[in-house]
Amino acid sequence: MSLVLYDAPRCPYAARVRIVLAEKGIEVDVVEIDLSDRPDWLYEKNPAGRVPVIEEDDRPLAESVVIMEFLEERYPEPALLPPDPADRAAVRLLIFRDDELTDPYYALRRGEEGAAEQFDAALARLDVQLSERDFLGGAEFGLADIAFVPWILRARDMLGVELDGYPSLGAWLARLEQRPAIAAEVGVVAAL
Ligand SMILES: N[C@@H](CCC(=O)N[C@@H](CS)C(=O)NCC(=O)O)C(=O)O
Repeated sequence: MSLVLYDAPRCPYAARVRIVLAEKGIEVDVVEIDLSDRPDWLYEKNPAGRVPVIEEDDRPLAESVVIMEFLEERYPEPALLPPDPADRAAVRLLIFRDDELTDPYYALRRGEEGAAEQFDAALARLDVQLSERDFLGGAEFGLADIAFVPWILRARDMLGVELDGYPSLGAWLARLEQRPAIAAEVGVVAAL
């Protein structure tokens, strides 16, 4: 079985897939896409022309959340979703509402008025959640953490967002950074 990832280092959605692949130790061929000069053939793999796309035996699959779920089912170990259906649903709901973080992030990146306050509010919401549990999905690391951490890393390391005011979020990030898959992504961001 062959697996190809169409990837772009700067893309936080692609980062989700990179992290899942690394956590599960899945071997993949990586094709780096220049997002400022995308090849026409990318639209054949994803009509939206976006990365990430993963291709298993010539079957391309787009959308980071769909890809994460596909990888979880295809490579169940180590599990990145909790065993209980209600807990799995809670993780999926969190990820379904990821725009509560990503919208303020992109507004901040565009330098929109009021964006800093909105992004702070999003960080504060995560901080409250993480004061009640070690990981976003509960007691164990998993897809919820992977879905959110690419934006938190980019906010801290590229936009200079200070995380000191969010102790539970900061402690969560420190826990995550001890994982080789997340440390590798910190390296990707540093090289951008
Ligand atoms: N909903 C998509 C979003 C992917 C996405 O926006 N990728 C960006 C790079 S971070 C992209 O390819 N942008 C090119 C474009 O929008 O034309 C996912 O979750 O995979």
